[in-house]
Amino acid sequence: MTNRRYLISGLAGLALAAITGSAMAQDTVKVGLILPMTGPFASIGKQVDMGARLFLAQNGSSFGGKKIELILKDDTGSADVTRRIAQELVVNDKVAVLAGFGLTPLALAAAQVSTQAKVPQIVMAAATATITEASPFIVRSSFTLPQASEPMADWALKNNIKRVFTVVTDYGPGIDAETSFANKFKAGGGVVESVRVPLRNPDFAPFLQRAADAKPDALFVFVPAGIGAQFMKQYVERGLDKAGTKLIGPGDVVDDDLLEGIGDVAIGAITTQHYSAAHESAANKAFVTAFKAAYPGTRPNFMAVGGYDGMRLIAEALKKTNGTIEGEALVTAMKGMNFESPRGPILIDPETRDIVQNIYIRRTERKNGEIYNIEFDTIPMVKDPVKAAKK
Ligand code: VNL
Repeated sequence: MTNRRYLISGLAGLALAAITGSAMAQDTVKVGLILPMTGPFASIGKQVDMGARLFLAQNGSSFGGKKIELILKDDTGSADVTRRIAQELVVNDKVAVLAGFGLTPLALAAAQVSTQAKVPQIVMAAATATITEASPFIVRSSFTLPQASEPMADWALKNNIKRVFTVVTDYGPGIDAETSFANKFKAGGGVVESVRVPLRNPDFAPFLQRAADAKPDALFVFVPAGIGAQFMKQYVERGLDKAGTKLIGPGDVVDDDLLEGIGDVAIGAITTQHYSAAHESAANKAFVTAFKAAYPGTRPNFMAVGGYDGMRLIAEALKKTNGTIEGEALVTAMKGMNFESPRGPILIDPETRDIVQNIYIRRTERKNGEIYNIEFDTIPMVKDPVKAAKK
């Protein structure tokens, strides 16, 4: 009897120890992923989310003894919603990290929350240069428009392009793209004429008509990812594809997600960017294969890579801090972090918390029956030029 009782309490004790032990091992760290999952920018949200989840599916989701629990929230692309969700995630859900941020106004809307709560904010998509200055807790895994647009100016100058007409979406990243391209191109002797198109419900036709009338050597275009197909349709309707005007710009207008839908009119475009699904490396081949297997019928674009690498930054930071989720410790752990991404080598600049990466010059081509942006030149490890110039 006594023996039996001892046995039972002993077993119960063991079971209890096992439960608390596993509860500790299973200690979760909540990551709030805020993205536009509906509305005009839903394709961006989906790509970032798929990339982030693929990283966790491949890597087991436990790092530094902590299991990452992703909480996905749809901000519909509206900054007021982003701000409210960020607050709720911090206050009610007690997330250790905020991540996602599909567009610049959305990233900026959460910056105050991350600063006040001292919660790291991993910007996986938005790309206006100054975003990282909005909070000391912002770390970026995407890119900046000036990072991609200055190399475009260098290429144009070297390739006998003298007069460029720029068409950009009228908000942070578009103004960044226009300004950084135009300044560099004019400094090298080029001539630029510029128009800006509204972000919401854009009608490109009147702007493209002006571009067609100007008969430039090249049309430099920035529209946010996911909008390229709409732009290209009107580009064809204005006859610009037949006018001998070269299409150039940062790669957003011909993003991998859209290329098949845009079709042959994209062929011949010269763009600069940090990621192509056709990037030649073992790491990228493995990434693209796993992505297509996990999400049949889709191809990863640069937004997916931002989500994938952003999740890796969070995971590696947790490993470095041994599971400490204190915001300053996590951000410190991310500073100077570097690894090989599917896009190539990347580094988090320890001074600016922005990403340093290769920018590739690509030509849109048909390869094995599908349309891809084929990289033919590399500018290694480019820092955001806007912040570099401030120093
Ligand atoms: C932004 C920049 C958004 C580049 C994008 O697609 C993009 C932004 C939605 O910072 O708002 O391709």
